[in-house]
Amino acid sequence: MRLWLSNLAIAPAVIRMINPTASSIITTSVAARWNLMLLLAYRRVGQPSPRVVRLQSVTSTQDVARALPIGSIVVADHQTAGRGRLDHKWESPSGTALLVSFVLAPDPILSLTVGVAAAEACGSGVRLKWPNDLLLDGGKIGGVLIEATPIKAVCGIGINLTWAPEGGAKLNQDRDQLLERVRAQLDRWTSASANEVLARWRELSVTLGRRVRVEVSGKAIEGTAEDIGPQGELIVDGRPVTFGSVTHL
Ligand code: BT5
Repeated sequence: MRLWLSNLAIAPAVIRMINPTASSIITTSVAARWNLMLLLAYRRVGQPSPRVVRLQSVTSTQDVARALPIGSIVVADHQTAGRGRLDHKWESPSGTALLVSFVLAPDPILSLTVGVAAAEACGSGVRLKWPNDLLLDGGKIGGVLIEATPIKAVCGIGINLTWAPEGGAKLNQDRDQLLERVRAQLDRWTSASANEVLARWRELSVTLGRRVRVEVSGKAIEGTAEDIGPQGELIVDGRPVTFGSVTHL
């Protein structure tokens, strides 16, 4: 489609309606050309692509990501102080894992959303253990760590690729290809409704239906993991558990 803008007084408004990227636009008016350039620049700024920061060595990708705006991604080859929840350590020799943090908008069930996206990206066979473990054949291949403020959530994902600790598992996939799949799956699942996320989490779960022990602040609860609630809490014998470490009995 061709559009001559020379005599149009309100060129930007017209351009916005017709989607200039899909059209060939010719104008002889300097003002209209200038408006067009500004408009195209505005469109780029208005829809920024995610900023990816790639680092060789870092304390934790979380430390770098928390200073960055929503949409940022931080990937590192090595972490000197990789962490899990509750001051747990995340171990990973240099270059053996996907170590990444995404800065996302906060959401009450984000931990489950990121778990679903990561499991889908890893592929068939990968399952979820409440609240945030990725398992393959019963061994832990990865974990999700959410560190949130009221305005943003830093979502860390660690996935073992060519090394795993004793009792853990590894995925043996290419790191950058896996990162691209995680990005795509995060786009998909952060756009899905909470009900869709919870339904997919239930399908991928190895926790539901099992007898479990949950340790919360030094106290242990045992019972059957019956379901997850609307906020992502685990329902154990009718009681909601919002955080803690789960052992499958
Ligand atoms: C987690 O915590 O599983 C969340 C791990 C998140 C790691 C990523 S890497 C990128 C980003 N930057 C960070 O610093 N962290 C995130 P949690 O549920 O607390 O589990 C931690 C426990 O998993 C440890 O106490 C160990 O028992 C075990 N563990 C440590 N390293 C592991 C590994 N590479 N593979 C499997 N298990 C591991």
